[in-house]
Amino acid sequence: MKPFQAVDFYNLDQQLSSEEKMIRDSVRSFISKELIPIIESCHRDGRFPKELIKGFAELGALGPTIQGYGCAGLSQTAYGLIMQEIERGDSGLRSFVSVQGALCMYPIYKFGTDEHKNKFLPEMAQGKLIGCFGLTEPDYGSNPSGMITRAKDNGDHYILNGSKMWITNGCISDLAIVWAKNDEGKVIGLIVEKDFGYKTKEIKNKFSLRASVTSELIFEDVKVPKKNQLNVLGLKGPFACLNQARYGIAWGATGSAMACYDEAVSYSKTRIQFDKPIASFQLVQAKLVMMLSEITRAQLVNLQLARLMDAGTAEPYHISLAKMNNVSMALKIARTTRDILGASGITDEYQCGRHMANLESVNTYEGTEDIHRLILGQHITGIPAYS
Ligand code: TGC
Ligand code: FAD
Repeated sequence: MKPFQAVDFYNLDQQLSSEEKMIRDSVRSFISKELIPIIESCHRDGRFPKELIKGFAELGALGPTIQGYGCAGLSQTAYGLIMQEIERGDSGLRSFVSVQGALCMYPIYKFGTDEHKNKFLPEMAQGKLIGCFGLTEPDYGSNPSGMITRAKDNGDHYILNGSKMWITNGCISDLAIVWAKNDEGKVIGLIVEKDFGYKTKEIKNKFSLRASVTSELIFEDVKVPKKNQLNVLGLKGPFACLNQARYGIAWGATGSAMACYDEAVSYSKTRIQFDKPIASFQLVQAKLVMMLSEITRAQLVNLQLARLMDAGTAEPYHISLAKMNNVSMALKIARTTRDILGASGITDEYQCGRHMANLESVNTYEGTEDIHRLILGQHITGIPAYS
């Protein structure tokens, strides 16, 4: 496969610090050397390449913005670039990293006690302990406020009952951040360690994110010590974590789009029809121009959002716009690449079909495209239109 050519039409590289460029280039090189050669077979076999976890840890990609505890303490831009480069390889691997960092390490860092932080974060940064995040339930996806998982007060511990569905990393996790309702019906967060006795069941036969583990978590009278409770009450707890992960997805999806665009440009220059490269046809050029302009816009959104995040002025609706726009954009680019590749685009000799199938999940998880549209609609009008 030819080396990846990253598109940077507006020379946004100029806006990056030398440290950010170095981090981006290290992750790009890791993905090219370690992931690209195996990803098609992982996707075909439905196998998560666990052997790459150590490499992600060495790159500082696990909990990259966390200060201390063996984490890299990087800028939001560096975090975004890491996600972009990983998802350039595969959305499933970016999912793994997002869940570990934004959805498990972040809540421990933000809402955990010193004991939680010292116990879990250093080993999680090294990839020695793997986490998952349980919010969604079989009957409550877009509306987690209806969750039925219950944490019943029982002295110095809770008794946890219920189930969580579609959980990334579920079967390979050593701990789960579980959101459940307490006796007062308020949402609480618990660090549920694997040896407390929760069960997992892998969700098989996916056509999307085949190189990622997706599972159901089952809690039947699981005893969780109260000392494992996070210090946050209500849905703002899980939503604060989602802000971090959705931000990473906005960058990650841009990476998928960049991979597809690169493939479309190089294929169109070499594929001959009617005695000419298909790149010479106006209609094909129009498609390439659409891709370039969409990716450039997404890159600008990411960079400005990173600045807001670093300044602490990013609001959830800023993040919603980036997640909604960039994933939808990436799906369009993956589909257009598939079209430009003709029949070749339906085989896994090329990347676009895998990215396209993966992005269907990415468009749904962490708030569907329409949920983000509704969040933005509420911001514009002041009127919630969820029900
Ligand atoms: P609502 O009444 O609006 O809010 C409840 C409380 O939460 C606060 N809040 C936020 N806080 C921080 N960040 C945000 N983004 C927040 N959004 C809301 C809000 O201020 C309120 O606080 P308080 O103090 O008043 O209690 O909540 P709602 O129940 O009406 O829900 C609104 C809605 C539909 C937008 C929300 O439920 C939603 O975002 N639904 C989508 C669900 C979702 O994204 N699930 C993701 C599951 S995890 C996942 O998909 C991982 S995939 C991982 C991978 O593989 O990469
Ligand atoms: P539903 O909520 O049933 O939505 C179905 C359709 O109805 C969508 O098109 C939606 O936009 C639309 N809809 C719903 N409500 C409205 C409304 N009010 N107005 C208009 N349209 C509406 N969850 C976790 O907790 N942890 C994880 O690690 C995790 N990993 C995942 C990994 C994968 C591969 C996938 C696919 C999902 C994962 N999820 C995870 C779950 C994910 O967050 C949910 O799938 C998502 O929130 C949507 O919920 P749902 O699938 O139940 O769809």
